[in-house]
Amino acid sequence: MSGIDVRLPSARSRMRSSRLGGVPTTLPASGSTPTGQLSLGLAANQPTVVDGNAQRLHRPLADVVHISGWLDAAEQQELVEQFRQWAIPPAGLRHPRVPTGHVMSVQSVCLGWHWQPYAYSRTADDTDHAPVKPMPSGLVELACRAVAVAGMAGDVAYGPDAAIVNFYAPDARLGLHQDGEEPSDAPVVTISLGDTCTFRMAGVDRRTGPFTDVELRSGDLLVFGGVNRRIYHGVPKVARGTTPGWLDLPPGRLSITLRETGLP
Ligand SMILES: O=C(O)CCC(=O)C(=O)O
Repeated sequence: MSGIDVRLPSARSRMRSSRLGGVPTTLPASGSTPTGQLSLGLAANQPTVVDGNAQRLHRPLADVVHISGWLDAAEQQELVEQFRQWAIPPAGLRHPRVPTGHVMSVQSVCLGWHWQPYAYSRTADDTDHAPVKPMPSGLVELACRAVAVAGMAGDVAYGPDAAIVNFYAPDARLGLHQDGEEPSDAPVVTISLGDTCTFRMAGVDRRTGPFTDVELRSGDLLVFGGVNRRIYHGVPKVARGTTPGWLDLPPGRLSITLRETGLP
């Protein structure tokens, strides 16, 4: 199949994509899996908003902003519901495969642009070659809100056009990597849902320690850009069974990572 296949000169993109392709996967039906934490009802588990976002915002590194409890329960539930639709084929959920042949433990579905290690295309070339689902306007708005609240909107118009939605079943993890396939330097937005994870950052020119670890819980927002747009980052650990009881997610963690690619 054809389809735009854009490769940029980053360390990752000098490698070829695997000819073996990703491994399609499906989610358990809604309501079919026990929730992580004892469900106390919406009100009891709602994050506490102290003073807008101010009390919950911290900057673990330069140009990296973490806001805990950014999304309320209803917003999180809506995103999980949408994820169930995005996961369905065509161009549905799969375990990506890296060029060496290793199948990643994380399961991903893409919107706007399809990403496979290590290239973007408009079709799911590592599975069924179907056109990628469009980027929902709700996610574009969410990404714009995120960079604004993080104070990282910048002077140039921001146009998020790609989402990689990762599901981490228990024991899945994501190795340290650099986001290098996008020509754009616009900030990267990551939204966390479900189980708490350790989000690890190294440096822009190293994947070794010292590390900066941030604990991301359900509803948290992380934005990284500016001097740290190309920071090596990954998810070495997901804390099993920490999903709020009111979130109907299979056991694990869901992340929605929103980017402006800068691709034509
Ligand atoms: O799961 C996350 O929060 C990060 C995902 C990520 O690093 C990526 O998609 O490149």
